[in-house]
Amino acid sequence: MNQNEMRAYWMPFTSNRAFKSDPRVMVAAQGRYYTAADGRRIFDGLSGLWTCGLGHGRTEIVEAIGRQAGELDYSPAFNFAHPKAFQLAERITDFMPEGLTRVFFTGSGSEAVDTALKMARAYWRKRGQAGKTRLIGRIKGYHGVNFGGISVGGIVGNRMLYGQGIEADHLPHTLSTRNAFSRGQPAQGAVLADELLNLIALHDAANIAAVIVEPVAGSAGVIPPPQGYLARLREICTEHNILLIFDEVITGFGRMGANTGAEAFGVTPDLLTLAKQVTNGAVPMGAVVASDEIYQCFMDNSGAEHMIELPHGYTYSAHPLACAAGLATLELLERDGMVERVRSMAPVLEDAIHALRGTPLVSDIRNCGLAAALTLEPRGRDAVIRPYEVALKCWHKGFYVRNGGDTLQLGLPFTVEAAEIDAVVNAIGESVRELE
Ligand code: PXG
Repeated sequence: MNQNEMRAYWMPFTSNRAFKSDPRVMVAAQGRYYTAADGRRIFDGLSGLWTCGLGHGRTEIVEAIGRQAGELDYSPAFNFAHPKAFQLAERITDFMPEGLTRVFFTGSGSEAVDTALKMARAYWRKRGQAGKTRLIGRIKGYHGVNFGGISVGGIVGNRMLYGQGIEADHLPHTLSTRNAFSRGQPAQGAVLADELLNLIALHDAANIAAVIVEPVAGSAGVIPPPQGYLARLREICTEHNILLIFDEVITGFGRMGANTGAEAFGVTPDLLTLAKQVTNGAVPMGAVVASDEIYQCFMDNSGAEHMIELPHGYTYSAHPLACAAGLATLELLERDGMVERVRSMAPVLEDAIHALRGTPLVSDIRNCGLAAALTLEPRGRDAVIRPYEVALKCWHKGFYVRNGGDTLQLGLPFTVEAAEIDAVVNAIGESVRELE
C-alpha cells in the first residue's frame, strides 16, 4: 500500500507514523495463522488480541453469523428483544461461578467496565447509601479506554493526556523482583491486598463503591496474582461492604485453563466483565455478569413496574450477530473440550517460555494458563523500544507477538500444538539475542 491509500485511517493504539512507513497488513486468517498482504503465513501468537482462542474462520461461527444476518440483522435493544439474547445470557451463566446469574450485554470490554462501575455506584444508591461512590483500581491495571476505565486503570500512559477523570484510587501492583521468574502464581505478595485497608482508613468504607482488578493483569504483561491475594481482597471487600469487580475481558472463557479467572483462583466477585473470547473475536461484544443479589436490588427498588431499573445500555447491546457468534463459540468451546486443552498445554508453554531465562536483557518471565510474558531491560531511558523491536523482528520471521510497555506477550490459541509453542518461543529468543 502506498502512503495515499493509508491516509484516512487513524489507527488505534498504534504508532501511526512508524506503521505507515512499514505497514503490517493481514488479508486473511484460518486456524492459528494469518496471511499477510505479501502472502506470508504468520503464526497468531496472541489469538488476535486475546480474542480468537478457538482459531480463525471456524465454520460453525462463520455460518451462525451468516444465517443470523439473513434472518434478523438487527433488533432494537431497548424495550424489545430477540431469542438469542436470552439464550446467550443463559449460556454464559453456565460458565460463571455460582451466584453470578444476570448478564448485561455491551459492545466491548471498555463498555463492560464502565457499565460495571456505574452498576456498582447505582447499586449503593438503590440501597440508600449514596455516599458510596469511590472506585478503587490497581496500578498497572487495564480496564479499557472509556473515562471510567482509564480512571480506575493504572497504566499512566493511557490516562495522562486526558485531564480530569472520575475519582479513583489505586492499589499497588503485585509485580516484584522477589518473584521474578516465578512459574504461575508467585509465592510472595498476598499481603499487598491489605493496602485496601489503608484506603478504607483514608476514605471510610461508607464512601467506597467498588474495587476492580483483573484476576491476571493482561495488558501490563501477564501478571498472575500472588497466592492468596485475591482471596484476601474478597475477604476485605465482604467485611467492609465494598463490591468486588473482576475484569475478565482476557481471562474469561478458557484462557486460564478454567471457565473464568474466578474459577481458576477460587474467588467469586460480585460483578464480572467479559468480552473478546465470548464471540471468539468474530463480532464485537462485551458483557457484565452480576450477582442475583445485585439484580434483585435494582428490581426491588425502582418504583412502579413500568419504570426502567437501570438507565443504561447501548444500541448494540445483545446485537443479534454477536449473540449468534457467542452461542456458536460457547458451543465449540465446550464440545471440543477447549478449557481442558488449555489446562493441558499450559505446562508446555510454561517450560518453553521459562527456558528463555538467562537470555541477555530478559529480566523476568511470567506465565498463567495459555498466557505468558517477558520483561526486557530498558535501553537507556526507553523501556518500550526493545519489546517493540522484538515484535517487529518476530513479524518478519513469521510470528505475531504483542509488545506492550517493557513486555512481550503471548496469548496462544487454545488449539496450539507443542511444536508451534517451540517455534514461537524460539523466534522470540532469537530476536532478543539479536538486540543491542
Ligand atoms: N479490560 C481488560 C482487562 C482488557 O484486557 C479491556 C478491558 C477493554 O476491552 P475493549 O474491547 O474495549 O478493547 C481490555 C482490552 C494487549 C491488549 O495487548 C489488551 C486489550 C486490548 C488490546 C490489547 O494486552 N484488552
